[in-house]
Amino acid sequence: MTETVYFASDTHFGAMAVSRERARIQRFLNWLQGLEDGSELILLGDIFDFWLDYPTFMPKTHLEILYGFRKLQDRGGQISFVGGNHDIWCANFLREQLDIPTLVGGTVIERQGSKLRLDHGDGILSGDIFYRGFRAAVRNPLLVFLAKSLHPEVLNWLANQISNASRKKGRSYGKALEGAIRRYGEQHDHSDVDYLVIGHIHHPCNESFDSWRLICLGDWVQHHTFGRLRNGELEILKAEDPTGEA
Ligand SMILES: [Mn+2]
Repeated sequence: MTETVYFASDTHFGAMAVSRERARIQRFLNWLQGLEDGSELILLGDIFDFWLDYPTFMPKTHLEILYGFRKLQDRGGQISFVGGNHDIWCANFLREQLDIPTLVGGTVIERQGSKLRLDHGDGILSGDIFYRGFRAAVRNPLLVFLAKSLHPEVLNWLANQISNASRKKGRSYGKALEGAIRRYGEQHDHSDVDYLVIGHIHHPCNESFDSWRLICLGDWVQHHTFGRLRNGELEILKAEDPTGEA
């Protein structure tokens, strides 16, 4: 039997105080719990709003989510991780402590007869120049070393300020974003695969180009959307709200 493959990204856990994130966390945990035994889950980045991995310390606020991942693994689930611009640094932790392997952005996988290229998606759309610089910076070993020399609480506070500022600065929405997605698909050829799957832009979409589809997973801040691959068909679905609202 071919197992279903699920995709999720941009949950940005830790962006707000835990008390304000309770509903989001619960919705995600319920969703994880509802996945069939033996499902494959691919995390496409920005699962955590900020997480710099130290040799011995870890952010305690993420424990519940990690436990949710472990429970899925205990039911035969396979999880892998593509780092996002907010959480690339926790890849080691996930690999070492939870056996969640890291996939490099751009990796092509084959499942159920379909080929899928996986990428967090930062720096992909035009006009995303800020992220291109940021993308290089977060992968710079010297900057990571300097960041680690700060006290973790100071660094977390600083990261939160930067993260909030970039959120307020905003990104393109609605028509502008849809235009950018179309332009990207028309100017880039991914016909060697069936799907290019990305997160990052926080906007769910499923767009057809010549012989491939661009799937944007959306997010778990506003949309609570995820990708599901069954019989080689990838679709975007919305996770149920446990409170029965929106
Ligand atoms: Mn991102």
